[in-house]
Amino acid sequence: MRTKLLCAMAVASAACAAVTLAGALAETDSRPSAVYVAELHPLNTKVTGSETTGEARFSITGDTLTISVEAKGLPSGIMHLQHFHGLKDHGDATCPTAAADTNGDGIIDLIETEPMAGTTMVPFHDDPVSMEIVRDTYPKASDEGSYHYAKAVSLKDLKAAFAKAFGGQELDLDRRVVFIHGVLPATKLPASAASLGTIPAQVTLPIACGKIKRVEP
Ligand SMILES: [Cu+2]
Repeated sequence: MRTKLLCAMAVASAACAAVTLAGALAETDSRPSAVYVAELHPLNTKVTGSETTGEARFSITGDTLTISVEAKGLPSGIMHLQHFHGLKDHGDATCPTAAADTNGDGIIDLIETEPMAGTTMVPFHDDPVSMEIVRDTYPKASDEGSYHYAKAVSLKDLKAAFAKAFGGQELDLDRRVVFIHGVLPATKLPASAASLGTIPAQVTLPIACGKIKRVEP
């Protein structure tokens, strides 16, 4: 009787150890395999009248890519387009400096960012995998001029959609830059402030940019 009890205890202990090990392994699996961060710095502050700053974070765990953007100092109460932009030729995109204002109107418009930052690539709204740039589900700044955006997507799906849109290119996050766009609709801009298609320049004007860097591992 006593032996049986000891045996049962030994079995329980072994089972317990197995459960603990499985738990530890699961914990290891849930840690991101890679984390990328872009520190967002203000652009066009003369137009916005505020300093838009923040952080975009890309965290990969298994097949899940979690995109989050924390921003403050935004023109308040309006939706802000946000994307990562990049060069189509595998080059390294960088954020524009004052030198990007090639027409000298005092504003760095979207079109003037293209030589160094490239083109609009992946949107951060309710469905990044759709790759649809024109959409009304980008985050809206609070009355205090801030927002927190977070979206988890399938990495496999996003890679496939990206490759389809950009001639087989990889996401290559650390070659990209993040932009936040948009000033109040009533903001006066010179006629030379260029935009995309028929979208008003107020909607696409870049107000913050950050270079994406791999921070982990
Ligand atoms: Cu953009």
